[in-house]
Amino acid sequence: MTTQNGSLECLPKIKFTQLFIDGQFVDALSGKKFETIDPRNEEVIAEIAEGDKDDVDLAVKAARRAFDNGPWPRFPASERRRRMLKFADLINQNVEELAALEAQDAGKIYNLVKLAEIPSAAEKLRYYAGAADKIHGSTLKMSGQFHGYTLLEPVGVVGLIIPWNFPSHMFMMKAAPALAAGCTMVIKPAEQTPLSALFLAHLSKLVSFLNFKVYMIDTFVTFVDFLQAGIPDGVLNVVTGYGHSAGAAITSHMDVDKVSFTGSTEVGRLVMQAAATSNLKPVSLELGGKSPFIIFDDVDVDKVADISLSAILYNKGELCVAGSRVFVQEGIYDKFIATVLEKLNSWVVGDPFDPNVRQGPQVNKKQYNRILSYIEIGKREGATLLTGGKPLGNKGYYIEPTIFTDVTDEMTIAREEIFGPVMSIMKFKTVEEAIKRGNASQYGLAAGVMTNDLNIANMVSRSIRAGIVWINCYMVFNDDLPFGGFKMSGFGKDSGMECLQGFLQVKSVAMPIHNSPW
Ligand code: TXE
Repeated sequence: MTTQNGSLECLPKIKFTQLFIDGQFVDALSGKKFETIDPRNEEVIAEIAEGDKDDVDLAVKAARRAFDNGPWPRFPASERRRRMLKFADLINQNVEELAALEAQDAGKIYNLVKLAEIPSAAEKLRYYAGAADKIHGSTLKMSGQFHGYTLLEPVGVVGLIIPWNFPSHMFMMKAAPALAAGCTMVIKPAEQTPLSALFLAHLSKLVSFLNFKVYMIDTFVTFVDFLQAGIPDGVLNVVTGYGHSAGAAITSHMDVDKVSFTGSTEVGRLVMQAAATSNLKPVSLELGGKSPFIIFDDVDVDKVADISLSAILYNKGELCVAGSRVFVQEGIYDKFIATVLEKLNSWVVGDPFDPNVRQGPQVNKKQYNRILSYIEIGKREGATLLTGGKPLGNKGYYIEPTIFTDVTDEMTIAREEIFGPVMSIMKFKTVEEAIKRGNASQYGLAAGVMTNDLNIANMVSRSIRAGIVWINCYMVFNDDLPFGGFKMSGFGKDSGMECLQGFLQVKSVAMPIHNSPW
């Protein structure tokens, strides 16, 4: 499918457009469909089944059956691991098709998705597959003549609500730990980017010869199990549709045991409300951010300018951890600005399939308009527009990389999440000032500290109220590095063992021991 220089010869045919419920692709009960749009040219890519409350109910019932009576939570954990590893291999084998779907559906850079994001989705399965058979509780020496122990049990049927900025990556960030824990699930991808989620659903079911060989030596496996050698029916369901209908139906469902949500802070509130007024299901929320990126005088300006540009422009700024508030110490302020401007001269915005392009189109018209309106607000409130600020081209949702200076902490563009290629640069004098202003946000998702002074690095990273702090780097993610915010950026972790814990619940067991000498 790709040429030697990495560009694409043809777009993949869209094969999956229906809901995936109980192992089958089916139409929505209402028969309704919605269009998914190519942000490069505003054309319709495909019509997708529009699931709503009734479809969610069917999917939850399938997941409940799979949880209560199916093999997945009852398998030896090593069997879950084996199937998850196979699922991961299938993702790697289909990396080009998945990457092309995301480049077309979300405007993401094809080569980056192919080389980094899709392989990283597969790695998440491998990471949690390795953890699946290491889930265990503890034994407790209780007071008196009792013996106690804890069991870690899967939470049950979980609802996973996914945003559009990292469709496959976020799908697996949530689905992989849930699968390892032995949960069954209903996944709702964002309405803007349903294509890769449906393709992943298809892969979850595939049977391979490799599994057949493994099964021959597993005496407990029946022929029926062999036929369902992938992820069994009902374990992983995908309901495409809108947030206010399909998403809300998941969060208020009485038979969903937990919701893991990534999206806006506004909808995060609704998710909590729905959980509280339905069955009090626990929720984990990964929400917006307005992350400080703090640069001290002693850095290599050239290197840090590169990091700061990636921190705001990666994925065209549609990035919850975007380093959108750039605080620069006064001694290097002018040099930093000149360096960043120079680097932007070679920054190419355009078709995400073109290997020279660094920034594709924004995901949809709503986000495009939202970003442009923030740029207008920035100008109106008195910030200096240093570069960019305009749409690019006549078709598609392209926006110039944009830099504002003379931004004050009170301005709207310094307080609200823009979720686009818009950097605000502010000047500071002292460490204390940087910490105070860095913390002056309702959000607390991430922060960056650029300095060669170890003491300052440690001081700032301990003082900033954010779920993740990067020192002399940015956006470094790893499967074992817990990720999730403080303050209004949410709570609960994605990634790491902490995320797996979120899909488990602790059961305590106590029993008497008669005549124990201890
Ligand atoms: O998000 P929504 P939107 C931020 C970012 C962006 C803004 C708006 O600032 O500009 O949010 O984006 C589902 N019940 N982030 O409007 O609506 C929805 O279908 C249950 C940051 O697209 O929060 C989708 O699957 N679910 C963020 C998911 O929620 C509902 C990533 C996210 O959509 C729902 C995305 C409801 N009532 C946006 N309403 C990040 N943290 O990375 C919507 N959804």
